[in-house]
Amino acid sequence: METINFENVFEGKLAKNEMVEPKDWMPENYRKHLIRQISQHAHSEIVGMLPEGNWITRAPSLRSKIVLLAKVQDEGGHGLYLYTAAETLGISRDELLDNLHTGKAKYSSIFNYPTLTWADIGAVGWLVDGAAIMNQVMLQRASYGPYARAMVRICKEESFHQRQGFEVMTRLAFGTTEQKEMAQDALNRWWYPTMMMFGPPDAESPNSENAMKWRIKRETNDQLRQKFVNQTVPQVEYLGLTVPDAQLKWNEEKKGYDFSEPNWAEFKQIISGNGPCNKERLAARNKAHHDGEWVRAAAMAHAKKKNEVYEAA
Ligand code: FAQ
Repeated sequence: METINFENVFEGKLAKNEMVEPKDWMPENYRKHLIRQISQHAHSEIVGMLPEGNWITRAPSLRSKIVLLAKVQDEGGHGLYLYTAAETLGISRDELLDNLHTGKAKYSSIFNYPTLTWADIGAVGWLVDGAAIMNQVMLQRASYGPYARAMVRICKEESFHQRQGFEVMTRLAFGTTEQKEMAQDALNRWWYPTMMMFGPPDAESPNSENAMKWRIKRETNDQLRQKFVNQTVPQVEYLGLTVPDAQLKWNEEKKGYDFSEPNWAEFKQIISGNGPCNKERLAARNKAHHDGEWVRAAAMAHAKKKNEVYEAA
């Protein structure tokens, strides 16, 4: 009888651009890599609800409140799809959340900055969701089926979020002098943190080699950062604002902008738990989890009862 070489089957799938599915054999390091990335992504979505949720009660109109509420709710949904995708790799939701709450797992550096004004909500939607989409479009073709499929819906929703943010920025940038100054101030504070979202420079990105080899990432951190700058600068110009980078310059040869690198020492501090809001974010997540205990218990009791009724029938 012919023996199956599972490693060859896995490599064959990657070579043919086929999806790897939960019940397929996969190398242990591939599984671990995915759990790390998907769970960090899920944590980012739910921690990302906090800086925006902070403005729901202070949105300047009923319409903007409704739109922001819907956006924040979407982020919760993204967390749900992603936790579910991570669970298919053999890790429990409790363990995933425990890793977040104890500070063992990372979440996106961007959510450790404060949202000080309403313009920050515009900047988050426009720049942060814009960067998230730039990164996630390629993830729709990631090799792991449940992750790639979750990304399809997430990307659609993120596009709406990006428009929401750009609309807020447009109103402010074309509003009074004071409003335009608020928009510029938000851009000044969010520009470099957004650039950090793509991760460290390629030469200092330990996970990229495997991610590219396994078709989890299709483009590198630096490639995506460059794409983001190229796409966003014309939008800044449209708004009549200024990118806070004196070195920013169109480079005809590479058909893209030359720009200054973010402060990578600051990035390292943030991902080590020492950013402006790290402690506040973790405390808020832990409190929400603790306060929601009765909801989880009630849902479990309800599901158990329903199951008993179903089995008795
Ligand atoms: N923040 O070797 P690499 C959103 C860590 S969703 C924190 O380059 P990799 C939606 C990295 O984990 C935003 N840590 O890593 C929204 C690694 O540490 P580890 C989230 C970072 O994985 C909008 C170490 O540095 N999106 O915003 C960051 O190949 C508005 C070395 O880095 C995703 O998660 C960072 N920025 O590349 C929600 C997308 N960058 O794990 C609410 C999926 C790097 O070895 C409101 N993830 N690190 O201890 C990815 O594409 C990748 O994981 C990267 C990092 C690109 C984030």
